[in-house]
Amino acid sequence: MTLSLFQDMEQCQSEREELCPGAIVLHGFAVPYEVAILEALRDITTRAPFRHMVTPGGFRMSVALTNCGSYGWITDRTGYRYDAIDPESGKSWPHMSAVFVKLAQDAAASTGFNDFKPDACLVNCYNPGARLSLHQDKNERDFDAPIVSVSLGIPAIFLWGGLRRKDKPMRVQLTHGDIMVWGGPARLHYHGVLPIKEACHPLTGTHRINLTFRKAA
Ligand code: MD3
Ligand code: FE
Repeated sequence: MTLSLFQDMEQCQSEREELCPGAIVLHGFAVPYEVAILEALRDITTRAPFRHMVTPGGFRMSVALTNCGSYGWITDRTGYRYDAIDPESGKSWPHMSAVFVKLAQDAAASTGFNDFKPDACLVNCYNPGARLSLHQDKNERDFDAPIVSVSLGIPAIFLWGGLRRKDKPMRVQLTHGDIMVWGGPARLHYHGVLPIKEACHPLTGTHRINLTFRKAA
């Protein structure tokens, strides 16, 4: 009995899908953390509310975002970058809670990236219709560190492309509690999110939330 329960737990923890070398989906990995994450998020968004930023091209992003940690990812007419200061408040970003660090480190370690020390957590909020066009994440100083992303709430179709923008992306359904780890040869692949379909999740309502843990500096 004990053994079979143990095996069930292991099964649940390690239900993984490798999209290509360095890109691993851990289905449901964050479910045990869901309440703790949402509590931490309430504190973050009280100090640094979600906002729609403008791209260097002058477009308002359909995704709303905020950050926690030593650095936050921002965009405005002058470019994309990490900054220690929230431009909206003029203050530092909310601190990264211990539970966030532990979740990101556990997920990274379980895919072979030991000693991941995130110093930035970008939090994206999607309403139905919001999307993220194909892009690479290149603003981090060190491409040897992985990026860990956590999906919460209503589902999304994630686009997983190649090293060139024109490489045809594959579609991956991401649901509540899924974690993806991107590192090594997958780190600079193009990726994006299709427009979110209307849906409702008991914990997040009509939103999708995505956390991405990064080593920015
Ligand atoms: C693959 N966010 O914030 S997370 C982003 O669902 C971003 O909000 C999406 O892309 C979201 O930059 C996708 C998955 C993800 C994040 C970073 C990556 C995949 C990645 C960096 C390199 C390769
Ligand atoms: Fe990205």
